[in-house]
Amino acid sequence: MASALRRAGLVIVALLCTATLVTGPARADNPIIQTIYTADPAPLVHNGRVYLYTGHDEDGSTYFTMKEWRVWSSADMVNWTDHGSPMSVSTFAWASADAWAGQTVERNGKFYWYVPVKDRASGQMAIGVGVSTSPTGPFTDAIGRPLVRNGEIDPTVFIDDNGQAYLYWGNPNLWYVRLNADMISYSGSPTQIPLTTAGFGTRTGNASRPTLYEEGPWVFKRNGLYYNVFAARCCSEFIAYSTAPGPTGPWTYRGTVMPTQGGSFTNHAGIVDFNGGSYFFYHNGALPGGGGFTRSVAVEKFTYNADGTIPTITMTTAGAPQVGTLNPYVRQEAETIAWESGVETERAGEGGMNVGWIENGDYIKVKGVAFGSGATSFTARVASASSGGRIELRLDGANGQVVGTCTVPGTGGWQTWTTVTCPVSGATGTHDLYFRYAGGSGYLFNVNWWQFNGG
Ligand code: FUB
Repeated sequence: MASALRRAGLVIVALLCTATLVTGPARADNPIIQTIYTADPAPLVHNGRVYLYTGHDEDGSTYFTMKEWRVWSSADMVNWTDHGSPMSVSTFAWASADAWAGQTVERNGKFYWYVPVKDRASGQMAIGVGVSTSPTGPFTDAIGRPLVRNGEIDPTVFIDDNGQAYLYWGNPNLWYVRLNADMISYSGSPTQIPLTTAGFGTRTGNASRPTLYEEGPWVFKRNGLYYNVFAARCCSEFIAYSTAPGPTGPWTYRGTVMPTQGGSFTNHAGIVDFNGGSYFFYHNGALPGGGGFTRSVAVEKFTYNADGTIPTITMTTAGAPQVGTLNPYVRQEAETIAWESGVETERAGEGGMNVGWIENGDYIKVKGVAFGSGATSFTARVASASSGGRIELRLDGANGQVVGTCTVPGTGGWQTWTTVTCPVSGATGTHDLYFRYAGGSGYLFNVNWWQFNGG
């Protein structure tokens, strides 16, 4: 991925520079993750942040080759922090492959991550459930076996106001079962939701699948109305939805949410309300090297119509507007990124994640940074097994005004960390901050976290 993105990054840098010259700061923030290919977004709002659970398409994949799930989070919908992979196929001792589309819900201080994964013994797709006390994991297998197994995929979980939880899933059918309050067992048997054309629209040209329902249900409730947003038709898919007066139906087809767009023959929706706005997450093939098996997650802000219907949402490169600003005077993780070119992330030896594989000319953009009356210095946690390099602190573009330059020494190892500080001047007000990395050839250094001082 890095090399594909790096090559394409040169083009993007050129385009962004042009945009900077012509229109001011570059605005392209979709797809929201650029370090790896991601798919099947499932957002969760918890304690003032949006946690985003995704799959991970392997580089150069020619099938849904997915070995792990990933977690990201944001307080402002534009700067996303990479929390790595707290759950993978190997979390489930009984599973052999296919870390496909799941969803995480919180109940009583625990986070339950429902995922489709291949059951080794039967070769069938099954639904597993991971559990953690933190939204970022690590997650363990909650029950040591599949929760349900009928060869179908794409679980979504919804907890109704009365506390009753429902697990829905399915392709080619659509199933639900009532989960018990422990969230890891259920009552009754899995039940099929009738796929009628009144409920899920009419598909033409496929006698065995007369309705538009394909996969990827996302069920939620708003103002007393139950919504099922799903991937429709195949292929290429679009996103459609149905509504119902209750959690088990009867469902009425309501039309298109997102038309077929974006260079991936699948799409997958996740919807949340956050900080007074509504957000629609999806995936496409928009990154360099992207396509049906190398997808990327993106987000749009939208407003429900007055009657509760969902407007048609189209894919943009601008993405959602920022909620508030980012505070540079508290420690920020280096892997909090609005846009980047050329870098990757990894687990840091001293905890959390770090940014690595940094080469001369790579950059990270952090959007909407509120410097206020002015920063006086900059501190970063860095490591380098080579001879290091420089972090250029620039405003509003990868070639923008330099407000400081920090020299990073060789530290004797990529996980041998030290803290460097350098003076800053001219950073006042709110700007997009670009860390532009400079130095010789090869990998320069890693960055774990940063913080401005003053203000
Ligand atoms: O990512 C693998 C599969 O592709 C998902 O389970 C489906 O929803 C589709 O996005």
